[in-house]
Amino acid sequence: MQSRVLLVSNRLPVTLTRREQGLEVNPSVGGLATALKTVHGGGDSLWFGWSGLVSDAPEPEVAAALAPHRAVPIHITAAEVKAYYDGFCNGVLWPLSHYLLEKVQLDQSDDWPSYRAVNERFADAVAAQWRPGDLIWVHDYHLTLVPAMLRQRCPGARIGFFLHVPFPGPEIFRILPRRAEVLRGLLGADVIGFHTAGYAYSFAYSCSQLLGLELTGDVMYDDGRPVRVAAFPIGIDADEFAKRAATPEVKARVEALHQDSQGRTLILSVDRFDYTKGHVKRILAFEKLLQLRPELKEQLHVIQLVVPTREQVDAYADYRSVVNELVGRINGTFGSPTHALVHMLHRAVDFDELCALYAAADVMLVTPLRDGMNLVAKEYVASRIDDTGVLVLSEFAGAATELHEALLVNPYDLEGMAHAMLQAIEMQPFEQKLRMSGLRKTVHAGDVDQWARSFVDALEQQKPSDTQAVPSVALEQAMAIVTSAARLLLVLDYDGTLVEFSNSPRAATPDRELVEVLRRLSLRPGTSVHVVSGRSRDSLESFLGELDLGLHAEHGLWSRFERKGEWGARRPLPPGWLEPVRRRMERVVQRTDGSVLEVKSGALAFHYRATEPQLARRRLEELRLALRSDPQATEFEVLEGSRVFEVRPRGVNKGTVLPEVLAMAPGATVLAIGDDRTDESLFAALPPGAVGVHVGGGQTLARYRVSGVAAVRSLLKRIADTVLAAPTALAR
Ligand code: ADQ
Repeated sequence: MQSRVLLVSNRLPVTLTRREQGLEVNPSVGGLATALKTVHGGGDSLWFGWSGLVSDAPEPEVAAALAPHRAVPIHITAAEVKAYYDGFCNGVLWPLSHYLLEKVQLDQSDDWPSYRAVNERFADAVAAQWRPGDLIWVHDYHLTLVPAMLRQRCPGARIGFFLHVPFPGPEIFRILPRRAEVLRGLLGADVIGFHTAGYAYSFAYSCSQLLGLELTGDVMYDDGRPVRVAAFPIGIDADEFAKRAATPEVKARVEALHQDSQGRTLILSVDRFDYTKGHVKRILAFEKLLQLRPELKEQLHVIQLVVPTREQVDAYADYRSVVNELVGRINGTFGSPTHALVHMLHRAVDFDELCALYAAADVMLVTPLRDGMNLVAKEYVASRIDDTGVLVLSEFAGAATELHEALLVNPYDLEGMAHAMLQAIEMQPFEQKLRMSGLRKTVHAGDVDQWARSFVDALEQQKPSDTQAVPSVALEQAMAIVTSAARLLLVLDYDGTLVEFSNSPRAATPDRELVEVLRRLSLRPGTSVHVVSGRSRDSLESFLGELDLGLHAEHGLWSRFERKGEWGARRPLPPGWLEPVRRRMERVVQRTDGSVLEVKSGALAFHYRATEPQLARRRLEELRLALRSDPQATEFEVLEGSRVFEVRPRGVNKGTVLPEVLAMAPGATVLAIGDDRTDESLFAALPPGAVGVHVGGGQTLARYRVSGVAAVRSLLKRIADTVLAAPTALAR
């Protein structure tokens, strides 16, 4: 890591408490604080976050207390603790990310404005300290809007975002009324990291469903700017756990714990006292085990170490009392005056005590209902230096995608869990060793250093705002030539260039602003405007028919050179292959949610913008294979555009229109603009000196680039505006 890193998270690695004698500084507990300790510990970094103190304004003494920790405080008011932190973060985003819909509280109207205001405050503070060359690394669900806010404040910054909680399935995420804002906020980053490929996929799918963005490989283009979306599974400082577990101090504590347990099997769980961590189901499953095998009550000793968390949030108070009652019930039923079966320890313990508990536990229960990763599972494994012990792990923890040798359980299946507990208790040493040695290898190979390094490397590799750097100077020069040309020929694509994509091709109608600019251009002296699109004649005619434009439908199969002019075809129609291929494609559409078939006079287009991406991929494979072996395959060709798979006559493409329109405007300067693969044939056919402009990211033959539809429109407006000056200049 060469560059300075600005870490940004809701909580700082230390928490301040006001005491009579002054401010007390303590390390913060929790997965994120633990994970980033090594990043912050070594290099040149600053950490922005909340100290845990409530204040109406920044306080110099707080900043002074935090300065030695290279921590920059963001003040949070009492109202914000309620609305931003307890409300939107922990009453909405937290339960939603963990699929606990009944806990999602969407009825507080102050929560969202407060969330946005606090995100703004974070972005302001970071922007004030940012220097070119710094990397900004924003963390977690509290700050989803910060990347886009920072992108506005420091456009050239390299910004990473890592989500520590699961990104829920798209059907769950859609419940969030502010879903689009949250996605847009995240997309301000250059790299967005998740614990698992599954979460990255859910995010990409939500972006595709709600914003129409497409993931290619692991890159998504947002307004032309590449955003990398990938899995970076977090690890722990495995060596440190292993090292501590081997020290005489920890060994002595382990011995003491064994003595306390009096030869009983020690079953441990360690988590924040959070309803996602699955205490209730775990205890119920344990009760089931005892009902199944009552004799075990004498042989087992359970310790549940819980650290208090989010004590002001109502859902947590209810949860705590349910858990405590259940533990009471089990101890009342199965315990004895000399042996309380289940011990609840409500406190944070120091590192040695934690290692000792891990090293002493024969069975570790990590059974969250959902968990982004779960570091406790990895910490337990790293502490088992003699390769003994059994990890029982929820399949809904991100860690389950890596820790294959654990006993995986479904935490909602109480009987299944009870049986897994029994299997763990009875597991023979040779099997324990086999499993634990595999787990340890995995945990050491993917430790926290490796995690941080791989994320920061990915961020460093992402060139600052790739596509935005290109247009500025070069395109300005080209535009000067375009706007001053005596004759100008504009050749424009429609979807993705003049209008944004929409899920149905019928919905992308031109708005008033577009119609107006095209009208002005069509009236501009010496200017001809042609729209070359993959759309049918009917749709172009209905969208733009009233304007004095050249219209070219079905990628140039049909042309209409002037308003009210006749449409003429470049090929005999319909081609013989159309009908059988149409029937085949229709059958595919019937089996593919979110897809539509556009039937044109000489072409067929399978649109799958709203289809679940993996399903779309399977269907495309199927179509490609079937069409390759079609008896008339030599007469048509397949062209794959942006979420469209089009079959059309071989040899007809947007480039075939150019010679004719050029002949009608001899000597004209040509400006061609398009966004997808079908426009490349247009760029390939451009004469020397023509200006080709590609919209968005990705490879292109065009010499210039703009970021999106808005940028295209602003170019067109500039051209339309320049005509106003021309007559005056001539009059003079
Ligand atoms: P958490 O929900 O906090 O983290 P987890 O990953 O298990 O969950 O981390 C908890 C951390 O707190 C562990 O390092 C553990 O040792 C420590 N801890 C817990 N109880 C303790 C106690 N009583 N005393 C001392 N230490 C204790 C969030 C996500 C997780 C994700 C992490 C990191 O919810 O899914 O793994 O961030 O990304």
